[in-house]
Order: sequence, then structure tokens, then C-alpha cells
Amino acid sequence: MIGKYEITDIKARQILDSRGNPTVECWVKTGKGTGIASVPSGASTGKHEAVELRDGEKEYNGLGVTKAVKNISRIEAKLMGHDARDQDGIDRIMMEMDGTPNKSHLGANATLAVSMAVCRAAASSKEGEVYDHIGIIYGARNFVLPVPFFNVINGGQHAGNALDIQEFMIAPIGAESFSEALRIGSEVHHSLKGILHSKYGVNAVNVGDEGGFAPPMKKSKEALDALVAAVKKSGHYKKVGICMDAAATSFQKGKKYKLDGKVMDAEGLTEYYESLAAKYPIIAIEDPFGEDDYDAFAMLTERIGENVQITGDDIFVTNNERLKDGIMCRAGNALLLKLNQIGTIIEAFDAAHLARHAGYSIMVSHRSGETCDPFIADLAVGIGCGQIKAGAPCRGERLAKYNQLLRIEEHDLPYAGMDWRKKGVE
Ligand code: 2PG
Ligand code: MG
Repeated sequence: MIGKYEITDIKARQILDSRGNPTVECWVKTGKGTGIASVPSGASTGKHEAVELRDGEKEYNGLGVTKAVKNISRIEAKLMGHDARDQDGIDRIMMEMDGTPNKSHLGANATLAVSMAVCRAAASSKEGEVYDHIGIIYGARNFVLPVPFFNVINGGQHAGNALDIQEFMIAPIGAESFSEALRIGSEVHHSLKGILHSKYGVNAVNVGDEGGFAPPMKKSKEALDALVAAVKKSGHYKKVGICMDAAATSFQKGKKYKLDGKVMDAEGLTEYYESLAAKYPIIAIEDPFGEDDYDAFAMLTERIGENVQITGDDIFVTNNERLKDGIMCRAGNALLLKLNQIGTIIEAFDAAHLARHAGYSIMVSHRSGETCDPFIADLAVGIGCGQIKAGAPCRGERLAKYNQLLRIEEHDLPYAGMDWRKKGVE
């Protein structure tokens, strides 16, 4: 007799993501359930990330993923009959089959698609919630609705404008519930649309890859001023903090950084961030320096880490070893968690546990190329990290995550809110 959690079938296919590029979708069937999942893809990818296997053929300009899809057939042969609840065992089988430190053999897009679909299939086999099953795998039952960080102004590699900083986000830290946070995010986003339209004209309200506006601004301060004005116009004083993802590797030139028309060394850039944090209600800065600049991360954390979250994305790439190096020198105080940077759920959880033990915060993150798979919404609730970034409250693939959080909220879970040391926009 086939057990209800026993894996009986695994299928994969090539689908397209929100930028119209191929990505992998996987479907896992057990005796009693099914799970389907698809993987996202970054644009400002860190060089230490796990490998996204691409075909390199003429179709889709080299971006096809048929090789990764074929690799899933090989994975299927090893996983047939396995218990879908054994996420640890399954992910480790794939890690062993791959045998490389960066999934370059099977492709992190192949292993992650299977890892996520297995997790869903296990939850479906017991007719349970995905976040609840994630809590079991993670080893915690501290379910909270995360504070959403809405990326409402896009720059850097996500937009065709002159802004060096990649993401300007608003976070409704003072909302009473997730649904209120989403409403505040939406209202501020629409206020911002009006402000940008009247100041910069109709082209300023076209949206970038993550659903935020991509206005023809040149300097960070213009974006920050627009955010403050939008929060004020929407009437949500004190409830909203500001966050930036500098994605600074993209404006690093050797040991210098070229930002907002100035060339600065790490010390100069630290002072610049300090001055911005003193002037604006900035509660978090992600990737303020290049992906190998641990010393500069440590310097900024030392200077403003008391009041401002310094989040490591391209520097840590959800990788235990790189995070360990960061913790040793107190570089940053938060981990950005992206499953596809490492390629399996279990490895991402290793990094999350390490972050937790070191007192680092965790923010679950989408990628700039997404699908409508809402997995990261369940992930953020399941590990109880209290923070998620999934783009602006605009575009289907972004709302897929936020809307899933609305559904989960109906289970009477609390909203994380935040004990940020600084207040929101006054
Ligand atoms: C980031 C992400 C997501 P990308 O830098 O944090 O916003 O962008 O997926 O392009 O790496
Ligand atoms: Mg980033």
C-alpha cells in the first residue's frame, strides 16, 4: 500500500517569470497530496550565490532552463518512495547528488523547485497549512505575520532611471495588523503616484520590475523626500519607517563607491549613510557596501547599528559560511533570506538558525524576477522572522505574496509590528 506521505511522482516544466524569462516549475505527488512550486530569479545577483542553471542555447537568448528541468528527472529517480515530510533527508540527497559547493552541477533552480514542492506536498498530504509545516521543519512555532517592506521607488539595476540606490521601501511598523499594514502600503503607494505625477510628469509613474515607480530622479534625497511627502499626504504619520537596499556592489568601483554624483571611500560612504539616517526615518539599510566589504559593513553597524538594521544580502547570500564570517566581525545585524541563493530549504534554515543564535534579525525576500508562487509568505510566517520584502503593493506576482498573508491572517496570528528604536515619519 502506498503511504500518504510517500513520493509517487515528480514532474517539472519550463515556465516564464515576471520578466518573461524561463524558470523552473516542479510538481510533487504523494500517496495523498500534491505540491507545486516555482523558483524566482534575481537581476542584481551576488557573485557568491548558488548557480542558476541556464541552457546557454539560442532559445530565449541563452536563458532556457531545460537542462535544469531534465536534472529534476534524475532527482526524481532518487526520491521515489521517500517520505515527503523528511525535508532534511531529501534536501541532503540533492546536495549529495550535486556534489558542488554552489549547485553548479544540478542547478539551484532544479534543487530549490523540488525542495519547495516537496514541502508543499507534505503539507497537502496532511491537509495542513504550508506555514505550519514549515514551522515543524524549522523547529519553531512562533508564528507571526511579518512587517511588509514595500519597495515603492525602484532604481539601480531594477529600473531605467539614474537613481544609484536600487530600492526605497516603506515599512508600516506601527500598524496594528498585517491587513492594516497592507492598506497603509497601498495608500502611501497611491499618494506617491500623485506626487510623482505632478512633479515629474506622466512617465514618472511607470513601474519597474518590483512594482515600484521608476521616476527620473537623480539623487537618493529626492526619493527619500518623495517618500516622506507621500506618507504625510496619506496621513499615516508615525506608523511608517523607511528602508533602502543600496545594492552597493552595483556602484562600487574598486575600493571606492560612486553614489549620488560623489566618489567616496568606505569611511566617506559610512558618513553619508549616517547623515541620511539622521535626517530621515530610516530604519534599515540593506547592502550598504560591496559584497566582499565586511570591514565597511562592520564600521557602519558599529556607528548606527543600535538604531538602524544593517541587512546583508549579496554579502551573506543565505550561506552559512559567509554569514559566519560576518558574525565574527559584527558585519551587519540582519540576514536577508533568499532560498534560491543557496538552493534548498534546509540550507537556508541553517543560515537562519545561525543568524538567530547570533542575535541577527531575518528578513525573508522575493527576487526581482518572480512568479505568482506565494511560498515566501508561508516561509516568513513559518519561521516567525517578522519581516518580508516582496516588492510594491502592485503587480500580480508581488501581490501573490501579500494576498497570501491576508489569508493566513484569518488564522488569528499576531502582527509582528516592530520595536524599532526609531519612530516612523513624523
Ligand atoms: C535584492 C533583490 C530583491 P534581485 O537585491 O534584494 O529585491 O533583487 O532579485 O534582483 O537580486
Ligand atoms: Mg538586495
